[in-house]
Amino acid sequence: MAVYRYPCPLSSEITPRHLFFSRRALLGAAAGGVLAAGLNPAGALADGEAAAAARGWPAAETPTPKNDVTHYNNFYEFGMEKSDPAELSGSFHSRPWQVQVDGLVEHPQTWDLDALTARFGHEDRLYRMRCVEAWSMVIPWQGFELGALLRAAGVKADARYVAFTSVVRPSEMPGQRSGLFSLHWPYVEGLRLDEALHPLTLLATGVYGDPLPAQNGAPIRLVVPWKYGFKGIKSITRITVTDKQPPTSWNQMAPEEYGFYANVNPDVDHPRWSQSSEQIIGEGSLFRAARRPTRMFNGYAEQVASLYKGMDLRKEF
Ligand SMILES: Nc1nc2c(c(=O)[nH]1)N[C@H]1C(S)=C(S)[C@@H](COP(=O)(O)O)O[C@H]1N2
Ligand SMILES: [Mo]
Repeated sequence: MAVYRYPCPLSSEITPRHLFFSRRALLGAAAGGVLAAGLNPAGALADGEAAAAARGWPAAETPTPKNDVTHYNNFYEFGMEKSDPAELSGSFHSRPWQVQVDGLVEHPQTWDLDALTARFGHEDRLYRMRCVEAWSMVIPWQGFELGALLRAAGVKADARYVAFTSVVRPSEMPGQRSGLFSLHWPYVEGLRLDEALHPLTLLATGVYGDPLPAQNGAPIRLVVPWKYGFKGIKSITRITVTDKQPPTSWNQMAPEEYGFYANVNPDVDHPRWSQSSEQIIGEGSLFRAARRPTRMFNGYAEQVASLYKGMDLRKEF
């Protein structure tokens, strides 16, 4: 069932590929022995960034090469391989584009993408990005704070959450036509209102100084840098403010593996693999992957830990 595009996978792909198939294995498609291979010597890596530096491990803030950012993607609407989103998105049209903002807001409105950027502008944000599959990048985004849009919409007093919806366009998105694997479409995500209003939470419209390419979620996607990458829903068509915790795609598929919060946490392992360290995409060699310890809240604890005070992060993972 598994289609290996490369007879010998690039080393930068080995770990994610194992994890990738193990993620798919939920559906009974593949898996088996790959997990037994073991992902990392976890115990040796739990000693933080300082120890990493002492070992000569790479810094946490070096931008990932653009080619990796735009050719190593998760965007299942285009397919399951990391290379599919770049290769199979040629017929996707991200212009014109509209985003509906509705729900518990004073001013529901359907925005043209150009009106959004005219109103809210875009600034540069260099963010670490950590996929739940235990690989990481550092990505130079352009965008604006989701909070700015929500404030313009006028959030009502009874609002508690924000729900997001991705585009459904099977004629342009081969992964939405394939019956092999499936998340249910549309891809949906959600944040608690205070998370959505946090100044780190970005609606990205560009990467590396260019408008987002299709594979990165054109023309507008969410970036929540202290959470696992799957919270960063791509190609958003609708943002709904609500009083109920919204359903989220990966949580619906496997609730015991992917929580609603999905905060990056080295101490809460995925049921089938360790989260204590991460592979750095774009570094290392063919023979030796580059790894570093996972950081609590992906290194943004100082900014966001207070949002979760009093919560049991093992239960609300
Ligand atoms: N609509 C949609 N959004 C999505 C996904 C997806 O499959 N569909 N994959 C998520 C996952 S698992 C990750 S890690 C990030 C990857 O973003 P990038 O390819 O721009 O690095 O997008 C997230 N957003
Ligand atoms: Mo991910």
